[in-house]
Amino acid sequence: MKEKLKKIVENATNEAKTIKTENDYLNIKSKYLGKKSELFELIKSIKDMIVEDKKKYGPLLNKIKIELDSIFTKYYDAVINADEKVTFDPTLPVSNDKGSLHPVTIIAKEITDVLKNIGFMVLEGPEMENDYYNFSALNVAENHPARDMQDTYWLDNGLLLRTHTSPVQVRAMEKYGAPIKMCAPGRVYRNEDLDASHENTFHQVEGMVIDKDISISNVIYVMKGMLKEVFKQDVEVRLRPGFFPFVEPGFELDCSCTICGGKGCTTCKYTGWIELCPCGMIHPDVLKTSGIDPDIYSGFAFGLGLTRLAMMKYKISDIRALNSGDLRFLEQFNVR
Ligand code: FA5
Repeated sequence: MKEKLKKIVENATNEAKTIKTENDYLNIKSKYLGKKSELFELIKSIKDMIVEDKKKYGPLLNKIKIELDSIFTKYYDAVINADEKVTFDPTLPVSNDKGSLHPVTIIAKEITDVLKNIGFMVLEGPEMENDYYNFSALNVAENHPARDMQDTYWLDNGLLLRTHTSPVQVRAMEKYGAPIKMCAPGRVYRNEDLDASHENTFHQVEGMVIDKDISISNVIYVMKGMLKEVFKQDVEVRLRPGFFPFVEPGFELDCSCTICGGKGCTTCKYTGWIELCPCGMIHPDVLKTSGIDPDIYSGFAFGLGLTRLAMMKYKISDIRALNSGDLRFLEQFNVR
């Protein structure tokens, strides 16, 4: 009996090493553990054995049955794991039919391409900013009521999450001086109540030009050109006075709401217009603070609401869809 069992285990173990498919695994299991297997016949014969043999071979046969089962499973698992490794091989080229750019990324690229073509450099700034760059250097002193215009997320380390991309203006003036043409796309944060056109995490593009003889007509020309490129047609815009401590005079550029065609809807809060791109002539004090002589240079700046621009271009009626991560929404933007 012992010899017979030894042979069964030896043959089964050797055959287990040849398992390559699920079928191999099922066949070998049936051959060595199934109802027609030698082992099964031996197990069946226990009931006819004398008591001493029953005590001796009963537990042994059972042990062998369990052992063989685990040997077969071990070799089959190795096959499955090897398959998975191939499926998730990170060195394989990315499949072409998966993934596309986020609409905000698409618009950011379109805008920066337009600006690059007319000589703007593209800069980045930190999202975790300090009070100086986000406020003070932009003429928003401590206790200035304008601080309340942008509800700020303050961090435990005394820094803040930038509330706009305007701090990049200041960093650029300090680093490059004048003359300068720069833009800076990026994410900004505000402790806002959310609705169809307000997010707490959204994107802007800052733009700034400083040179001799810059006037407000330059900013209007650049902004209209930029919007025409993105919408691929003239869009209805309106310019009205706006207050920002870092520009004088300041303006608000609104875009006719593309969701309702200007008739009024929840996205534009029934005004027919979306606030898109505030702008103005850089305040002389802001130039001076960053080491630029306002008697020689003047400049304009704008802060385009990139996320709102994406809404207007793609007719997205609720801004919250953009940060939702919902693939059914994102898959519609088939741009890579
Ligand atoms: C600013 O952030 C100024 N830094 C812009 C600026 C730059 C003015 C340079 C003058 C010179 P404002 O808070 O209005 O301004 O925001 C600019 C744009 O960001 C808005 O017109 C709007 O399009 C967008 N925006 C503002 N708040 C939100 C929000 N909660 N969700 C989505 N977009 C927003």
